[in-house]
Amino acid sequence: MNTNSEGWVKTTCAYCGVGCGVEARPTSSGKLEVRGDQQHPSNYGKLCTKGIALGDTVIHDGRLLQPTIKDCGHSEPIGWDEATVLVAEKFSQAIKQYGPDSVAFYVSGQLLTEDYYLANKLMKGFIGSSNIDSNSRLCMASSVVGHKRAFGTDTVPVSYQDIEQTDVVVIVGSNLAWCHPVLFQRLRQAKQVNPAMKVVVIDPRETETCSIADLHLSLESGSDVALFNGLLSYLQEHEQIDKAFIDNHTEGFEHTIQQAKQATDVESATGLNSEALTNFYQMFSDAEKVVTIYSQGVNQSSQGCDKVNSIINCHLATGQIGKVGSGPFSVTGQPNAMGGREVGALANTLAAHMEFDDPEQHQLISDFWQTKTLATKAGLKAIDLFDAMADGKIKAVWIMGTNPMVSLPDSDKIKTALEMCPFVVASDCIEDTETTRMADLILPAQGWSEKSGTVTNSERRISRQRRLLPSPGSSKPDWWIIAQVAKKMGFNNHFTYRHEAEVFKEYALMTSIGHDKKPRDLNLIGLTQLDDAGYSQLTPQQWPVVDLQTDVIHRPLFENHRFFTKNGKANFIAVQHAKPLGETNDQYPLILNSGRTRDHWHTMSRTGLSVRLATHAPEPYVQIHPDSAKLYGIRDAQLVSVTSPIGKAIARAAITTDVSRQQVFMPIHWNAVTAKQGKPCELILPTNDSLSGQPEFKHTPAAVAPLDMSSCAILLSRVTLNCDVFDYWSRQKVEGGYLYRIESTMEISDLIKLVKNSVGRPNGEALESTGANFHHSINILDDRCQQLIWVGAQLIDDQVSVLIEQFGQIYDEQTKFDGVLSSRKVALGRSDLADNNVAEKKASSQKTAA
Ligand SMILES: Nc1nc2c(c(=O)[nH]1)N[C@H]1C(S)=C(S)[C@@H](COP(=O)(O)OP(=O)(O)OC[C@H]3O[C@@H](n4cnc5c(=O)[nH]c(N)nc54)[C@H](O)[C@@H]3O)O[C@H]1N2
Ligand SMILES: Nc1nc2c(c(=O)[nH]1)N[C@H]1C(S)=C(S)[C@@H](COP(=O)(O)OP(=O)(O)OC[C@H]3O[C@@H](n4cnc5c(=O)[nH]c(N)nc54)[C@H](O)[C@@H]3O)O[C@H]1N2
Ligand code: SF4
Ligand SMILES: [Mo]
Repeated sequence: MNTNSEGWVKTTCAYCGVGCGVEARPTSSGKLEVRGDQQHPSNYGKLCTKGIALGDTVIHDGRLLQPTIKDCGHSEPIGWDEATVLVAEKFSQAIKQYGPDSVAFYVSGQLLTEDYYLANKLMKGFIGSSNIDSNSRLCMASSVVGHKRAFGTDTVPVSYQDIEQTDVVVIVGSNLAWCHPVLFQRLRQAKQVNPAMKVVVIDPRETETCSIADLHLSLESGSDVALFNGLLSYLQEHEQIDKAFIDNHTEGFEHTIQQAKQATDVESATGLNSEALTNFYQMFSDAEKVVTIYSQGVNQSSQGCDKVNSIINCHLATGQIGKVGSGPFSVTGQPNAMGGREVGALANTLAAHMEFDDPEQHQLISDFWQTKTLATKAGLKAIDLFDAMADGKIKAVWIMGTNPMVSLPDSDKIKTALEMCPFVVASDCIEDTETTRMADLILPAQGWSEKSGTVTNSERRISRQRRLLPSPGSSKPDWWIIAQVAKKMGFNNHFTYRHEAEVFKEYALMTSIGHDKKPRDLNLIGLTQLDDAGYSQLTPQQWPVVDLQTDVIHRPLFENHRFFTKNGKANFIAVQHAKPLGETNDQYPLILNSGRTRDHWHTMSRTGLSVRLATHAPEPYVQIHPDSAKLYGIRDAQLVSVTSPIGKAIARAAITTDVSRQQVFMPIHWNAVTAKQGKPCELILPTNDSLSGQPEFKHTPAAVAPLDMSSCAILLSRVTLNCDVFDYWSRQKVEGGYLYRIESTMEISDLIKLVKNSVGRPNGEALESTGANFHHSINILDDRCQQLIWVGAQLIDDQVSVLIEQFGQIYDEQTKFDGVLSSRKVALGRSDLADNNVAEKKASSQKTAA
């Protein structure tokens, strides 16, 4: 049942690919209570910090409420009918004039399967182009290629239970502790239960994931292929391969092992000594069962596909696949990254794991969709798509649920592309993102807690996301918006869905066709008979779904050792180590690595609304090794510039031996909405894996230098502020408003003037206290602080907490006086207060005009 007698509704988390089951319940005060779903087989009641804080994020700050036309800085709200007619007309005009390949959709793993399915159906089935690609290109594309090369299909064979029933877990290029926290908790618990279990972490950085590792291999960036080729050779030399499995169920071993053996000197390529290597190789070869978990340190590389296959090769060589407790496990990032791959919303696949190069499958889909215009060839992958846009070849683009201005490499190029495109539509929940700033039309989509549909997690488990709260303004489900546009483009009969259950049923049916001619991994035949009530009450289902699953069934895929290639055998893929494309030099001697922090999600459009999530990492930062910091004259917590051949960013130095001397690491979350020059993609070269098109986000040549700042300020405000006049600013959510940290090269007195002139003063009573080297003011309306300004030389974290407290408190006459007194203490540091002769200054209390 999806709602119990106490009003808890079952849904899934908005964030990562672990896909935790959540129970949520609206409270009478309009809040949302959230807890883990004990029955959900992916998390059994566990949640991580982000999941627990989901209720904080259903506030409506910054929401986009109405379709809005934007023209030269001027915005005009319009109705849905007008908006969808406009999209239909602009797309139809472009298609008529320039052909179907002149338009494109750029979609997201944060859409629901129903949205994703319809976007793909409209573009490939009816517009007749394959120019639909997803932000999964930045995320899962290399794994998809690796899987298809090895297994014939994009199959993830492992389930979460496997990591609890194994001997060795190898974690490659994944900070599981922060990015898939509940899966990490399950692993940690399994290791406690079975202390003989070994965990190996392979990552150039030392991360929180290493806290449970028996072995951490801090390899050179981009050297995973050398490491796993070394493992394959070791396994063969030590006669630890499964010869029967290789002979009966695989192709290409001989050639692959030859290539692996002639390969590079593993020690010099990986930078690891022979003891560490042997230690790892022995652990792998001694184990009965091994699971290898991998993520973006593998996928986001110019050798991403080869890295994936170098891992799969080792599992095939040892028969470590298709049995409980073993297998290669590519964990998905976004809540519905897997769903997108299922429906086929990537430019180089057709639909439902059917492919362009199979004429029978092409015909099947044409018949299924009753269309004569089904696209016949692959479309443009994300990077190529934006390149084509910059060249003026794309006349209309529709971006849904993703923020390419922040998340695609070479932000300047993306900006040019969107400027060049005559008609840019963006569907989002948030009004102001770097991408909505570039759009001609923005469409309000329902977000988590409002939308309803299905998502598929890393272990192929389909779960319902359910509507919990009414949606603000006139926001609509993405699938509905797509269907409206489709109808207005003239494809009426094919998009007449009344609700999401009808879309899902059609999709499930599509997955079930054609298996008689050519079996595929993905089949939801057991869900094709769902009626509306069945869909409404659907419990989590792991595919393939032959019958509606009422129990948690756990059968490893490939148990029969049959793969989905022509002859049913899995393929070894011969791969060789190659250096990453971005090369360091005297000017850019370091490698910029980028990724995630524990409590933020991507561009922070949701996690940025939670006060408690904001505190873990309040500002953009860059991890630097102490030796490099010394070399470049950088102090801890100082602002630094990070530069690459194409751009510049600013971040606060976090000096730590967690990174090597050669590397620096920046989180991806901050962007022009939340900080000045805080985003790594401004620096990242658009080099990518030639097969998957996945960008190399983890290896950009870079340099760091200290920034000398003379003054700083804290602004606390109920409303968001524009702080671009300052040399540096960053924004953090606090109770009842926002905190801005500002730093400047100006003298304090000049910064005081600039702050006063540039930050509007709200109505209310102002308490002000100014000394030679500081300024502090509190603006009060109805006993509440509307705005707090503090300017001085330097601030430490404790003092910031005092200011946040002052912002939050209720102001009666006594606290007004205390507030001004404490401002001096904050400004000068409590210990300095006694011997400082700044004259005691009575608060200049003044009323500001309305
Ligand atoms: N808290 C949080 N969790 C998230 C997300 C989030 O935004 N915030 N996003 C979700 C999404 S969409 C994704 S895709 C996943 C990503 O999950 P992860 O892939 O785990 O996260 P990242 O931090 O991008 O990168 C993982 C690690 O790869 C390492 N690495 C870099 N280069 C190399 C290399 O050459 N070889 C190896 N072996 N490792 C290397 C980095 O040092 C980093 O620690 O997280 C998901 N979960
Ligand atoms: N440097 C660097 N760059 C990276 C990465 C990296 O490791 N390093 N990782 C890459 C990876 S793996 C990923 S997945 C991407 C993520 O990058 P993006 O997809 O660009 O990031 P998000 O912030 O998740 O963007 C989602 C947007 O969709 C909106 N949204 C949320 N729900 C819905 C919905 O239901 N409907 C609609 N229409 N909109 C919705 C949100 O408000 C938000 O603006 O970043 C990539 N970029
Ligand atoms: S592990 Fe992932 S899915 Fe689970 S609660 Fe955390 S963010 Fe949500
Ligand atoms: Mo991702």
